[in-house]
Amino acid sequence: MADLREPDCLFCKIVDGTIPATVVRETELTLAFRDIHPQAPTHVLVIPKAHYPNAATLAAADPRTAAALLTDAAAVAADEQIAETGYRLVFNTGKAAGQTVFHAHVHLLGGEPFHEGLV
Ligand code: D5M
Repeated sequence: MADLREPDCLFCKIVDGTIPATVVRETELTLAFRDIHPQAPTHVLVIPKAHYPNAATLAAADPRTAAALLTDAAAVAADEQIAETGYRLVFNTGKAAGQTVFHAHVHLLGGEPFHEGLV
């Protein structure tokens, strides 16, 4: 794993423990913790421990870790007992798409029905 840290990055500070978070899963490559502003009954962020600004730069530089975000999100969904009822994975990529924290992450959202969506 690349040992990449950005000193001013909020999620790097969660990885190194400087800023607290409610961690629900940790692996060698990834960390999963509850979103501070939940948009659904289950709202967990899964992030690479190494710093990449968004999902595209992560996938280009480290496809193994990019894939791990998906497998770890599925594992969290199973732990949260939303795997059967269904869940949504969202990668906001770029400011215009609503990305506000520029450390790659996937939102895992579930626990209630989604009747509408952009896609
Ligand atoms: O999503 C960034 C998400 O990060 C947003 O849903 C809030 C969440 N957030 C911000 N600060 C924290 C802390 N300290 N703990 C947990 N979650 C946090 P984006 O896709 O960039 O809009």
